[in-house]
Amino acid sequence: MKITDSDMQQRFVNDGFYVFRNLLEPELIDKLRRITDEVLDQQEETHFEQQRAPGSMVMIDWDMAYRYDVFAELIVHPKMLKRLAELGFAQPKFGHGRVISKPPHSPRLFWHEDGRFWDDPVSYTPQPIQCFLMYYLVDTTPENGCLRVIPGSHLKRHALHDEVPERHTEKLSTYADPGHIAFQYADGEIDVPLKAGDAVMGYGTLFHSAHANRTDRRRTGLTMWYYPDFVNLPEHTQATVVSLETKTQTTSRSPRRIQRLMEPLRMVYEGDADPIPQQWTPGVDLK
Ligand SMILES: O=C(O)CCC(=O)C(=O)O
Repeated sequence: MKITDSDMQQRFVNDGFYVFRNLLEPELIDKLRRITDEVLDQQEETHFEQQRAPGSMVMIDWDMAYRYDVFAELIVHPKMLKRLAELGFAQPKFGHGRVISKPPHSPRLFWHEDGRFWDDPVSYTPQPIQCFLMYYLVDTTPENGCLRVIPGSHLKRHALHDEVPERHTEKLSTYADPGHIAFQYADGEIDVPLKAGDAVMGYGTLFHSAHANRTDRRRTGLTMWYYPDFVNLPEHTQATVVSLETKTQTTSRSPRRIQRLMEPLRMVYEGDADPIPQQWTPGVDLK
């Protein structure tokens, strides 16, 4: 990360997230709506039963981006890349994404953080390893399932770190226990309502959740996982990330145009550092 004094960077580092307004053109949003509806229609009913709390969790890997070029367009969107560069990330890399679609009248999501590098000392510093970029295809509000976050929880211990040890367990994903602490109001939480076409970028280690969708309309979101500062990460971290994303970066097809777009965002590590085993639980160094 190129350290600048920009207000934008300070806010991102302190809060753990930053909102980019008005990134996507209406035509691209329409196309994303059409294709995500098509992809959601292809899922078995059991997928939605298993994912009642998030809504859906359909993987967007590199193969999917090669099949549906609208995802490739999103992954390399020039306005987004420009905003990332302003934030100090001039050479971001892309891992994978998910279509997270809350059906009408569906429950809230559980509180979680997606940090999986807690045995890596970098996770305890402001240098981000993995970041989400979330886009929504409708305007979001507390009524239809907007995002909720706990600012600062990426670098500061919160009671939930000890109270919600499980993450994406079957019990949480199926909403089997609505009384679980992970579904309750959390100290310090705020809403992040967004317009369709905005994006929110956040540290993977930030605690986040989403409101229930209490409307008659589907609320589809796309969570796209980037490694914004990959090129400046220590070798062990690069080795770890590449070992975890190898499968999602594998492509069986290669339309030239999309390949040209996507290749600069591919992560490659050719050194001999050993990967650090995944660790989903923060250690005592998170104070
Ligand atoms: O559905 C949302 O708004 C949040 C999605 C989410 O928590 C995630 O992708 O990790």
